[in-house]
Parts: sequence; C-alpha cells; structure tokens
Amino acid sequence: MKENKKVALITGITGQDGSYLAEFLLQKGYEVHGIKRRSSSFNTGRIDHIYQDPHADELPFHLHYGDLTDTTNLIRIIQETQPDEIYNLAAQSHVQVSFEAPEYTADVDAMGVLRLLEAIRILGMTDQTKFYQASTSELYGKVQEVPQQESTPFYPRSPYGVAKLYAYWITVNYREAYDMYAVNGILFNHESPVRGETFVTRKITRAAVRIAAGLQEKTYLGNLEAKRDWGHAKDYIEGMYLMLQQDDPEDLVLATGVTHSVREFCELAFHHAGITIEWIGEGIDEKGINTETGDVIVEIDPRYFRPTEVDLLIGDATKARQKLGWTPKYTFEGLVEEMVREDQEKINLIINNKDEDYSKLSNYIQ
Ligand code: NDP
Ligand code: GDR
Repeated sequence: MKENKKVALITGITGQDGSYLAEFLLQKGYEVHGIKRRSSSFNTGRIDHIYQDPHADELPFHLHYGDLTDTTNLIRIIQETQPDEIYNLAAQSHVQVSFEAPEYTADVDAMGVLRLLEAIRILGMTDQTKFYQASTSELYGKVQEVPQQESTPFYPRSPYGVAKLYAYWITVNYREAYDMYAVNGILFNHESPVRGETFVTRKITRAAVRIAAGLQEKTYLGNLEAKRDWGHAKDYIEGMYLMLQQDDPEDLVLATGVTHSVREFCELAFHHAGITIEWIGEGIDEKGINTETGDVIVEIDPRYFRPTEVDLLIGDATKARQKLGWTPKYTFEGLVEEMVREDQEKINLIINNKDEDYSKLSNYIQ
C-alpha cells in the first residue's frame, strides 16, 4: 500500500537551516529529499547524524546530487520526487563573499530561484507544489525605517542582497502570474551551534573557546558596531514550515525584535568562555584585552570591513505572530550561551583526544 506521506524537497540541505529543517520534517512524518552538491571533501557533516539512526534504511530521507545552476538537473529531481513542498534554502549565503563573487552569487541566489520556479511550471506542478523562498533582512540594507517589517522599502547593500531582491520579486511574480502557492520568508539573522564558521557569531564563539583553552592567541574582526537581530535557527525553520501550511500564501518577516552589536555579541561570548574583555584604542587600532591576563584577544582587520555595510537590523514579526502563531522560543542570551557551550564541548573532545574523527582536528588546532 502506498504511504500517504507528504513529500518535501529541500535545496541547501547540507547547510545550517537545511539540516535543522530536514530533521524537523522527518519528525513530522514527511518523506524528505535533499539536493546536495558534489564536493571533493565531505559536505554532509550537518546531516550525517540522521543516517546514524539504527533504522536508517527505513528512513524516508534521500539525497540527490544537484546544483541551482543546473536547470535540467533541477527539472529531473522535481519530476522524480513530485514534492508537495519545496524549501529553497540553497544559496551562496555569505555577504562578504558576494562582493568577491558577484556573478556566481547572482547565478545561484537569483537565477537559481527562477530555474526552480520554471521547473515547477514546465512540469505542470503549479497547483500541487508549494514553494518557500529563503528571503532575507539583507533586502532592507540601508536603514529606511526601524523596526523593519513587510512594508519597509528594500535597499540592498551587497551583490548578495541584490540577488536576493530578484529572488524575492520573481517569487511574488510567479505567485501572481501562475496562481502558485509561493512565499518569501523574510528572515533576520539566525544562528546555532552549526552556523558556518565564517559568519561573525560562530567565528566569535569558536575563537572565544579556543582562546580560553590556549589553542589560539587572538581573533581578527571587522565592524564591531554593526547591529543585528539574532535569533536561533531552530525557531526560524519552524516558521518556514508554518508559512507553507496556511490557506493563502503570504510573505512574512521572522525576527526576534531585539538587536545587539557585534561588540555586545563578543563580550557575552567571551564571558561564557570565562574571559572578561575590555576595549582600548579607537577605530582600526581598537583592541580587545583579556582583563585578567592583559593579552590582546581581539584585533580589528580592515579586510573584514564591507564596501557597503548594513548598519542596523531589527525586525517586527507582528504579522507572523498573528498569522502563524509564531514566536521565537530562544533568547539572545540563551543562543550565545548554547553556541559557546557546544564549541566548548568540541574543543574538550579534542583536548581529551576523544574525538573519533581526527580529520576534525585541523578545524580546531591550526
Ligand atoms: P548556509 O550557507 O549554511 O547553507 C547554504 C546551503 O546552500 C548549503 O547547503 C550549500 O551547499 C548550498 N548551496 C550553495 N550553493 C549552491 C548551489 N550552487 N547549488 C546548490 N546548493 C548550493 O546557509 P543557511 O542555512 O544559513 O541559510 C539558508 C538560506 O537562508 C540561504 O538561502 C540564506 O541566504 C538564507 N538566509 C539565511 C539567514 C541566516 O541568518 N542564516 C537569514 C536570511 C536568509 P554546501 O554545503 O555544499 O556549501
Ligand atoms: P550577515 O552575517 O552579513 O548579517 O549575513 P555575518 O555574520 O557575516 O555579519 C554580521 C555583521 O558582522 C560584521 N562583522 C563580521 N562579519 C564576518 N562575517 N566576519 C567578521 O570578521 C566580522 N567582523 C564584523 C559584518 O560586517 C556584519 O555587519 C547573514 C547571512 O546568513 C546571510 O545569508 C543572511 O541573509 C543574513 O545574515 C540575514
């Protein structure tokens, strides 16, 4: 007898959000398909634990090789999997990198969305497949009003933001032109212990525990004054799911409504790692000092400044609260503490030589 499971296809399944969403949908009884890129080294670290389940053979979890730059591949995967829901989380998601690779970023983050939407249309699946687009608070960019909400004008400040602007509007257009259930979740920054190591939060929590353990002397950061509305990825993937379960498709902001500077994130992360930080100097000569030892633990490196910066993000998720009943469960303080604690645990495994996967060592001792 054919099981009556809902089928979800997740692009970007190997990323932070994709891995949490896959787990969440499997728990809800979905058959989950994910698109992963071919890579010369392992890139499934965030989803490997799903396979470690003793009943892995029975798990309704399937990975497909693919890429958002490859139209025929996307058409084939959608045709084969016949998804009820597509969550498009794949992207070149690093803002700073988008200044160095603007064309590639546009290809994946803008054109990739068009390719997926066209695939759904070409296959005649506009009535049966719901589409979630991972839109971003980077669309707001240069501050027009705060807090930012659905009606706030967009003014992106990076090739990433501009590519995501196209993605936002093409999703709206396919919804209106073809009567598709297609929505944008305009998500403010969300982090977790599996956040990529080059985003500022994880860069800081990882550095804090390594410095505290004597494995690293200092870390280099860019703009300490930028303010972000940081939430926990686990809360946000639940919001994505809820956005596809409504009667009518609607673009919604997900945010905590609380903002903090990079500097504040730094102070709290080092505090949880057992270090009190004090700032001396100004501008690019500013330094963070360990108050106990007097060691310089944070220096400013201009290479991390962006050609155009997004200074202040603080979101108003009133609509999502009303329409979805969505509220974030994690606080900023809880998020930072969890990230530091988990990085601490990884460090302890290495220090105590109990880490089974010695290839991970190079991630922590360098
Ligand atoms: P990650 O960078 O952690 O994950 C991105 C995923 O996209 C990875 O699985 C990556 O694969 C995959 N990917 C990259 N390029 C391609 C490509 N050409 N074809 C197919 N897959 C590709 O991002 P997050 O999980 O943090 O974010 C998920 C989505 O949400 C992204 O679209 C991001 O722009 C957006 N977003 C994120 C926010 C956040 O604060 N986290 C806030 C708002 C929006 P691989 O593992 O092989 O690199
Ligand atoms: P962001 O995240 O650009 O907001 O995009 P990131 O963590 O990269 O930067 C946040 C702020 O910190 C400042 N900063 C630094 N950033 C990095 N990466 N490294 C540094 O050393 C550093 N020093 C200071 C940045 O200038 C910036 O102001 C994230 C991504 O997940 C996007 O995909 C997503 O769309 C948005 O969040 C919402």
